[in-house]
Amino acid sequence: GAGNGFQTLVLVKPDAVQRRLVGDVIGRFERRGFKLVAMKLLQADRGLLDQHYQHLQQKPFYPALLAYMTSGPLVAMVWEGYNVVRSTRAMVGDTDSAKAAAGTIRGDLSMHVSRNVVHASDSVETALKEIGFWFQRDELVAWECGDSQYTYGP
Ligand code: IDP
Repeated sequence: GAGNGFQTLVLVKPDAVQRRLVGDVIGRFERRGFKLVAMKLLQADRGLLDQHYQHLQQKPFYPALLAYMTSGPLVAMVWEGYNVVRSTRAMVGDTDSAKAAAGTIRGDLSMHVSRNVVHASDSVETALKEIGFWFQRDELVAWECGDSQYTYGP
C-alpha cells in the first residue's frame, strides 16, 4: 500500500528493559498497525552510541546519556508502515517526559528527560542512517503482513 517501505528505528532504552516495559512499547506499535521488520536485544557500546548521538556529543549531559544508554541491554527495532517516522514520533511524545502528553509512551511511562524509555528517529533521512548504525542489511526481514488490506485499505 501507499507508504509501504518507510521504516524507522525505535530503541527501547535500558530503563524500560529494567522496568519490564518492552512488551508495552512493542504492543503500542503493533496495535497501531505498523509491521515489525527487525528486532534484537543488545548491550550497546560507546562507539555505536557516539554514531547514533553524534548531534549531542557537545552537550553537557552527553556523558550521563552515554552512561544511561550503556547501563544495561536495550531493544533495537525497525518498524515499517504508512507515515511511520512521523506517527512514531507522535506516539513517543516530547523528549522531556515531564512535558510529554498523556497517551504518549513517554507521557504514560516516564517522568524525567534523563530516563525517557524510548528513542525514535526524527526524520526519514535520520531513520535511514540510524537503521544502518544498528542493523546489518540482512537483519531486516521482508514479509507480507496478512492484515494489510485492513490497515491500509484498498
Ligand atoms: P529525542 O530522543 O526526543 O529525539 P534528543 O534531543 O535527540 O531527543 O535527545 C536524545 C536523548 O538525550 C533524549 O531522548 C534523552 O534521553 C537525552 N536528553 C536530551 N536532553 C536531555 C537533558 O536535558 N538532560 C538529560 N538527558 C537529555
